[in-house]
Amino acid sequence: MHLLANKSVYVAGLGASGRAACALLLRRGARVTAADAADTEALRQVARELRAQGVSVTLGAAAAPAGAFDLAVVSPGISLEHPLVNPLVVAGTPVIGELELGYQQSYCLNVAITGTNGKTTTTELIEKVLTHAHRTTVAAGNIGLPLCDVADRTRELDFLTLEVSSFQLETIHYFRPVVAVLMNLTPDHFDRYTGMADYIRAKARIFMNQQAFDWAIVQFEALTQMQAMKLSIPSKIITFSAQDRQADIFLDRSLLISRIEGWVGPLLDMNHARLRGPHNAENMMAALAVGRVLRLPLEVVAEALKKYDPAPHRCELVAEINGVKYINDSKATNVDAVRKAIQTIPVTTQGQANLWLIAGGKDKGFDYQELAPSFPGRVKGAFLIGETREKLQAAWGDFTQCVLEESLTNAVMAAARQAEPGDTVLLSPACSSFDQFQNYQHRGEVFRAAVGALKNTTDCGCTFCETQHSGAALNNAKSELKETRL
Ligand code: UMA
Repeated sequence: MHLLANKSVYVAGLGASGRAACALLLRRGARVTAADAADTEALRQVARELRAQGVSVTLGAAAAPAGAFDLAVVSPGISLEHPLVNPLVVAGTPVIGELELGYQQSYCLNVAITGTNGKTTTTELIEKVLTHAHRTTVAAGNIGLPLCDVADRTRELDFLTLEVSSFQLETIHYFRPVVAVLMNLTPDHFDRYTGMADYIRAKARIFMNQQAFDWAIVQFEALTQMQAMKLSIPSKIITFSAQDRQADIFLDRSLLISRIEGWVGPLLDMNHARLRGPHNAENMMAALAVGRVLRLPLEVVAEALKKYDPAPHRCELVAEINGVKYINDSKATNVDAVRKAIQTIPVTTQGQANLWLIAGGKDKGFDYQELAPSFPGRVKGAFLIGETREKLQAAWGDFTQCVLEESLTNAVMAAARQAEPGDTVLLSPACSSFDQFQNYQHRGEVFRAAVGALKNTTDCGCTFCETQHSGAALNNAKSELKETRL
């Protein structure tokens, strides 16, 4: 436990992480200086509250504050190259992330989960498994609850269950999970990393402080990617895969099967669980493996997994209106997540395309063309929004009809006009949300509201009128609807 009393500490960024770091530092008696590049009304309110507690705050900051600091704590969204932080790195000031600060001030062991996709679901699964087995835990970290906010409660916990991002792992120092889970490695955050190798190196840091007696639960393909880069894991390894039967835990039709010595055989039948698709099979395999290494009874672990309901914003069925399903997959902020979402939606019995995709947002630097081979026979058309809409049109236009829309709400309405019974309208953006929304949850809620409005106005069969219609008016409205089709 590092002593912080009377230390001069600088906090970069005043989002959820920065605010939690400031609060923890104040509780420990540190002298706190904070800065944020933005200057919004919400941040001004945060600044007023912090100043009242003795924190020196600069908003709209272009550079790190002058002066010497004993420690700097950086928010995950701010890179070490950023002028708010870089001068301190150059000056040799110890710079850690909010996750590392929270870890250093915590008292219990932790299970940490990273990977490109599936880490939030797996974090929630592991939290459920531990709770079901009467272990006390809290899910924190990238999932939305900063570790600094829960550090003071960790004396009462058996484990922390931590979702950790590559951004957070960049600035760890001593952070050591007793069980580290790596879900998968596919392109993401190329607005921050120079390429896949750079990104994988950041993710692999989850293992860097592990000891020989700790555990690494790793997707078989991700381990192969790490090995190709000569990145080693110091702890005991269990692999899992929905694609490769060489893994310690693998998928055979609907069965999750273990080949681990002393634990050989089927662990769970996917047909008995509410989660669907090979990616969710891997999420459950990781949770089963965590249960195994923590010596939890298999029946208890399997029971918890079977009861788990998919969380909001991840392939979440929002409504079915006039035979059209509306699915909110706002959490899909990269190409691989969209590919997986498309795969989970069944094609029609005649094998025809039945999907209207809504995508676009803030660019993370992907090659969006990689997704195009998933479209034929599946995607009927795409409604594109946000900063990336023209880029997506250029990448996908040869594979499916693309329509540019001004807003997510307009895209939902346009998709509804096109969709026929048996179709699905899928929001799966392949981009982050920050060009138009506060975060992916906000984007998902806007989608939900747009679908809700659609539902209210289509209960009578008419999209345009809010009142009930006679049969004749209804037919008129329906033909009007048809005319507006592409
Ligand atoms: N800021 C700057 N300069 C910058 C970037 C940001 O001053 O260059 C300021 C912003 O003006 C803002 C603050 O920093 O006021 C935001 O800090 P932040 O971006 O680190 O966000 P937080 O609100 O602290 O939320 C972070 C995580 N966000 C990111 O990593 C981008 C949240 O993950 C996490 O839930 C939260 O800490 C609690 O741990 C979100 C996320 O998008 C869900 N994560 C990425 C992902 O999952 O792909 C990594």
